[in-house]
Amino acid sequence: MLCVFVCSCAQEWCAGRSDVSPALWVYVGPGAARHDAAHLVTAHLPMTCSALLAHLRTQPPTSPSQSQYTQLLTALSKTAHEEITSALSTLPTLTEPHVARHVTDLLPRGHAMYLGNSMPIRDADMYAQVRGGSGDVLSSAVRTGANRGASGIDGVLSTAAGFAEGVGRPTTLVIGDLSFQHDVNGLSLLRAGETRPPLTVVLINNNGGGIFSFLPIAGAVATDQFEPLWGTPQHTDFEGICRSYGLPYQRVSDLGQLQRALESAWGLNRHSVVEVVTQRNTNVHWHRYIQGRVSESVSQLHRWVQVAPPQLPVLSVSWVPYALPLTRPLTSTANGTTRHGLVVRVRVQCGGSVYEGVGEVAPLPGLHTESVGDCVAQLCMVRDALLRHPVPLSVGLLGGRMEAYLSHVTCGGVDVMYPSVR
Ligand SMILES: Cc1ncc(C[n+]2csc(CCOP(=O)(O)OP(=O)(O)O)c2C)c(N)n1
Ligand SMILES: [Mg+2]
Repeated sequence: MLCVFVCSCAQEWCAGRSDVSPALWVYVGPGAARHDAAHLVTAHLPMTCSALLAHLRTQPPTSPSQSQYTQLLTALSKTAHEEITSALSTLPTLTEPHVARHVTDLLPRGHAMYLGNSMPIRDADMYAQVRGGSGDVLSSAVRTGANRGASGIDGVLSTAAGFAEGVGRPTTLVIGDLSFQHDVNGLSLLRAGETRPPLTVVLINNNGGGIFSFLPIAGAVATDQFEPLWGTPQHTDFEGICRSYGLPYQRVSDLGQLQRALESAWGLNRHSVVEVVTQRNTNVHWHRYIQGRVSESVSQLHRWVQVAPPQLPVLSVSWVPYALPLTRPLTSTANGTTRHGLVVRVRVQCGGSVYEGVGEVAPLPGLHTESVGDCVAQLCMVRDALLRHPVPLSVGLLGGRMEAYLSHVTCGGVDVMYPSVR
């Protein structure tokens, strides 16, 4: 629901009605003054109502799904998300982007989230798992809070405890180690508040202010100056602190441990802390690596979109079997004097033109476990999926995208493609 209100009495009327909970509150009124006593406004249109109505009347009734620009942005955004997923799966160690992705991915439905300042909120902005499909985004959205505090990293534990109480649901806070220490006595709210919705604190311990390594100063001064003045490592014993407040505590340093610890913390149904140990000295490197990959694939897709629409309808998928006599024996362990396979043709519509691609599916006995018959069965599923769902141009960027697309459109029917079909 979109709620547009034009005077403060309408706002009061809405705020007092528990049956009204719009996804957006838009305040329409001339001037930049803030009329938002109940802190509800999500957008302010600084114009008169008559100007707004005149503007709306001149707009063509375009739904977002019809706009080419929206399609392009959606395709680019999806590509960025896929590239992040692919890049994260290749990193050799647990990084802070992993934490952002996995906490948001695994967060149980109905739970809320609170983001600490410095890198946690930035990482969530860049790497969080996007929930819900088109049209479903708001309904499946996670209630999320954040707070500038007085300067940023202060008071975050206490605010998160209050937020959990306010939203009345289990809440997960992601917070940096310096921010955690800044408000360490906020833990007393957790010790005393077992009747409140549980707060799971994911404490990212990179032993200092990780954000400062992103600043130019990090490359401009020697480490022995940077560390005491910007990095400010505290070497704190967080386990000891949590135990002194009587809080369940877990410490993790790899991805498998993180997933298990989160699930166990959420299953406790009480306040607890999960300390995630990360490396401040390599954090910037991994951020730049992921961003480099994203930038490359988004630019590539953007170039392709200049000549083709973001989605290509497939017109036909067909194949013909062949059996060719071999002049020499196979070099694989299998015997045989004939090579069996399929020549596959795929025709796609691109603008006013039709393009045809030709490929081959030829499982090699002794190397592949699948038979030609298995491949035909899988090709039938692939063909049906391709004919029903236009193929996103981004599958051409490879990196497992074709499989992910097929898995999605066949609802997991083609989760793993045979190597010879792939
Ligand atoms: C009250 C307050 N003091 C100091 C700062 C300056 N400051 C901004 S980010 C930051 C480091 C935060 O470190 P941490 O919470 O560990 O997060 P990380 O940068 O490691 O993600 C500091 C000191 C601030 N924003 N607010
Ligand atoms: Mg830190």
